[in-house]
Amino acid sequence: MAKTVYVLNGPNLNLLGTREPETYGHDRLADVERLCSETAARYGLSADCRQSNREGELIDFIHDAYAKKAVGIVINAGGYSHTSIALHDALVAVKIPTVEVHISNIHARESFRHHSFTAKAAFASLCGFGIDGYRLAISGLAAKIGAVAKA
Ligand code: CA2
Repeated sequence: MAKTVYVLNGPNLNLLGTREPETYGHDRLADVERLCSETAARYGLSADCRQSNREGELIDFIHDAYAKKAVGIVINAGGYSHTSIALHDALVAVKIPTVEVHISNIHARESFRHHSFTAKAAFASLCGFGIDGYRLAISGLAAKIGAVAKA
């Protein structure tokens, strides 16, 4: 069975493609999830994509990733990135290689977006590439865990 990468999206990301296209683009969450599944498949991995507007449910997803022996996590915790010690602690606890993604360049935006708790628990962090950041995150994660691209 294919090894699994969890792709976790946080609050409001279910609205992708419907509002603020100047910041987040025109693609929808379903497009992000398709991109993640296709990218993962290139490395012989599968992507388990989940979204929640609730902090506790995102923590449950991280615990699930551990229980299901996921080989990696890609997380865009949305606004919780900047506030949630609990999400940081969950990621540290499970010790699963994690990449943080932000669609926008959080460092070129308001100062309250400049700090990320989830970034501190991740081995890498990407921002500002639009939804292509998810593809880059999965490729980087694959390299980190030694998953090789299929011919
Ligand atoms: O750039 C990102 O990916 C963010 O994680 C998105 C979060 C924001 O709080 C972070 O600072 C940066 C917000 C997600 C809101 O998503 C929407 C998408 C479309 C329309 C409205 C909101």
